[in-house]
Amino acid sequence: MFPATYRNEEAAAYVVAENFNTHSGADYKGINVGFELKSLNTADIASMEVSLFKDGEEPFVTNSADMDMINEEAPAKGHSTPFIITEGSYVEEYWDLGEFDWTTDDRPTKAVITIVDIYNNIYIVENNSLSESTADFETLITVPDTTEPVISAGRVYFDGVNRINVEFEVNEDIDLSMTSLGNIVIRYGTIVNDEFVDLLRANGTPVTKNKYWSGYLNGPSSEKYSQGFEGNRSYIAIVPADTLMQTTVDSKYDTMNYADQTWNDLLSQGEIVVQVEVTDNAGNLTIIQIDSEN
Ligand SMILES: [Ca+2]
Repeated sequence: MFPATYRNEEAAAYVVAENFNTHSGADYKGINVGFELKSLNTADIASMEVSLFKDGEEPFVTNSADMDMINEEAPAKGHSTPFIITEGSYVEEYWDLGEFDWTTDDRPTKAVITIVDIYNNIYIVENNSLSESTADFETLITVPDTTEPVISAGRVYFDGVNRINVEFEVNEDIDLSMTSLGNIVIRYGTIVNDEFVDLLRANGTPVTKNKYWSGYLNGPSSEKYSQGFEGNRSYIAIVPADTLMQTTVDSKYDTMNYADQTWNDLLSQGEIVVQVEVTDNAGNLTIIQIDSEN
């Protein structure tokens, strides 16, 4: 018998196309294509390829199965392969992944699965309908953020004896997770010779708040932000854009008793300055100083 080529319905007894969908997770953002072998077994297969098409006749990216790995460790009927647009934690073992420099113009319109068996028969099935129910295609493409965050609505004010409130908002989401570059640092100080100088505790350390301190920022509905070094899940990790954040130091709390008469005196003279340092999730940094109201 000469080798034959089976397409779509003709191939249905051997292989059928399954999913063709967007995928957006911490593992990766991209496209996933799946298929199921019917009468074919991986031991009878010489090669498996999955290609994506848009408009033209030529595929623009192709993944190829490592049949040795699949036969050793995953000789299953169901298979799928990822087209990774934005990398995450996923590590591929069974497929050689094609490289492509994705843009928002590259929405694939067709996925084609091509299998060649050890007798050189060819099986070609395709899926012509990308499902975007998981995520819109455009959202899979991460445009690098090179824009510094904007801090606005800054206020530092005295709210009763020794209590200092700081308010501000940032124009983009800031992820305060330990694994993120994002951070919001609040430093309490004063200006000496035109330079910001940190106020110090009795032990000589500056009074600085940052994301390692869980729950240090308060949202407009008393919700608390930053899960801190210990990953406290009762607090929220991501500070939302354009949302007024507030934080307080108050000497009536034992952990804040550095905010003593010195602070009070400086504040009454309008000399407390709070430096807010926001690093966005891509690492862009903005620093502002906010004078206290008196
Ligand atoms: Ca930014």
